[in-house]
Formats: sequence, C-alpha cells, structure tokens
Amino acid sequence: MKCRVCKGPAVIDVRRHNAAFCRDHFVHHCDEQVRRAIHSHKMLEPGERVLVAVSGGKDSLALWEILVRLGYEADGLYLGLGIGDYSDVSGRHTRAFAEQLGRRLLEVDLAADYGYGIPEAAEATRRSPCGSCGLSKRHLFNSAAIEHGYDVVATGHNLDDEAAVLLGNVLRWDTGYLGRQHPVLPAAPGFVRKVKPLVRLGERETAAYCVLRGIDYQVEECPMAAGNRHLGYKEVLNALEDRSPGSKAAFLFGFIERGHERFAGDAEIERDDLGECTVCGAPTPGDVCAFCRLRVQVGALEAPPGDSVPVRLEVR
Ligand code: Q46
Ligand code: ZN
Ligand code: ZN
Repeated sequence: MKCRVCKGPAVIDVRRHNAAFCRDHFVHHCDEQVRRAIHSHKMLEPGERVLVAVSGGKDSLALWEILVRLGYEADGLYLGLGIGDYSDVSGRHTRAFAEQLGRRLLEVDLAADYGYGIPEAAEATRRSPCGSCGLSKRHLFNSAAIEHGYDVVATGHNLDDEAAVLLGNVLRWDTGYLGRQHPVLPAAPGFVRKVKPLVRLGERETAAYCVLRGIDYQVEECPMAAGNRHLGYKEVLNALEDRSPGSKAAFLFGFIERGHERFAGDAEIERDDLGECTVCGAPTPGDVCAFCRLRVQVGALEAPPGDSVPVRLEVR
C-alpha cells in the first residue's frame, strides 16, 4: 500500500476515496476535508470566536486540534454528564488536552451546576438517557456560547454520525428534523450558529488522526449508549459501505446538496413563534423551555406556578 501523494509507505487506506496515505499526507487529507467542509458551507469566518463542544472522545479532540492548527480562535466547552467513571475519565482527557493545546477550556457540570446527572434524568423521565443528554447538551452549549460571547458552536459530529441520523430521520420521514439536518444551523434570535466541520471525515479517520497525532482520547464508549437506535443505523450503513464503498457519503452528501432544501420549510415552521422561557430566558415555544422542564422533572428545580406539562424532548 503506497501513499497516493508521495508514493511512500502508507499507514491507512480510505476506501471511500480509493486512496491510501502516509502519516503526513493523511493529516493533510484530514485538514483538507475540514477546510472544504468549512468553506463549502460557510461555517466559519476568520476572526470569529468558536466554542468547540469537547467530550474527551476522538472526534471532538481531533476537531479542536484541527481548528486551532487551521488558525481559528477555538476554545473548548466540556460538559460533565455525571455518568460515573466514564465522565471522570472523559474530563481528565479533556483537561489534559486543553493544556497541551494551550487553549481555554470552559466547564459546566450538570450535577454541581444544575442538580442532576444523566442517569438521574433517564430514571426520572423513564426515557432513553440520550434524549435527556441531547437536550441538556443543546441547551447548555448554546447558553454557554451566548454567555461567554462566542459566535459559533462547533461539534464533532462526523460522517458516520450524520449518515446514521439521516437514516433514522428518513425511516420515520421526520420532515422537521430533515429540515434542520445540515452541517450548518444558522443563528436565530437566542441561538448561536452551530456547525459540524467533521462532516466529511468518517470515524475510522478521526480515530486514526488522533493516534497519528498522539492525541490521548477516551476510548470507552458511553455506557448509556446501549440500545441507542443510532448504533443500529450505523451497523446497517457499515454493512452497505462494506459492499459498496462510498455509499454512506453519497447518501449524506446527496441529501445535503439535493434533499435538505426541500424540507427547510418544515423546520422554519417549528422555529417561528418562539418566546422566552419564564425561568431561564431561553427561546421556547411554550412558557417554560424543555431544559427547565427536565430540571423540574428530576427534582432539581421547583415547578413554576401553574405549570404541570411534562418534559418534551424537543430538538433544535
Ligand atoms: S453521551 Fe449522552 Fe451520548 Fe451517552 S447518554 Fe447518550 S447522548 S451515548 S453522544
Ligand atoms: Zn505521502
Ligand atoms: Zn428554561
């Protein structure tokens, strides 16, 4: 196996691109994929302050490093989810990496700052932990970015993640989610822009990137992921990809280029008519936002007067 660029010995092949790379040219390949994603979707402007949502896993640490090397003003935000050892180890990896990178790391701890962890939220809502987790992340990434003056939140969602989410949305023909599924979610009143610069890189590539760059990441999967529907979608897509390399990228990028626009109207309707949460001020279609409702349900917040509606795991 020879590097496509320099013909030296290759360390990794990327079947989707029908190419193999040596160490240096693989790093260059990753940079190029991120650069292309940023430019083709106008994700970031020079000089903007970027807040990277870092979990301590391979994707978010790779993303943070690449953005800093590409010259972006990127700091990190770590959210402590209260998932036992998994969270402790993830936090340690993130802090050590922030120090190595020499960038600022903001930290929010669900238990200490908001009175609950993901296991308690899952128990109280009797729903999948990932529902409460996703809701908490979306709310807190956005509010931290606003509070600390960042222009944009960048997350480490990769090609495999996005293709799996797309498959789930298509299987249910969830048109509101399809209208919002894009590598860039523009800013709106009360929301900063959200971008996914790793959308052109698969998870095998981000893992290889971390190994080759000596980035020490949390290798354990989240223990609460078992039963997560997306794992099943990923398996299906991996089986397809195995038989026909490139099908995952064709599925996702075909949707982004030719399908997304057709559903954009469905997302707009859901974004209209947002007022302010009477508890925290976040944009919400009702009186109290889903995050504050979740806190009420887990017993971390007193119910606002006259409010008895159960939590809704809304997505934006
Ligand atoms: S951290 Fe949270 Fe994931 Fe764990 S509980 Fe589910 S959503 S699986 S990215
Ligand atoms: Zn090479
Ligand atoms: Zn609220």
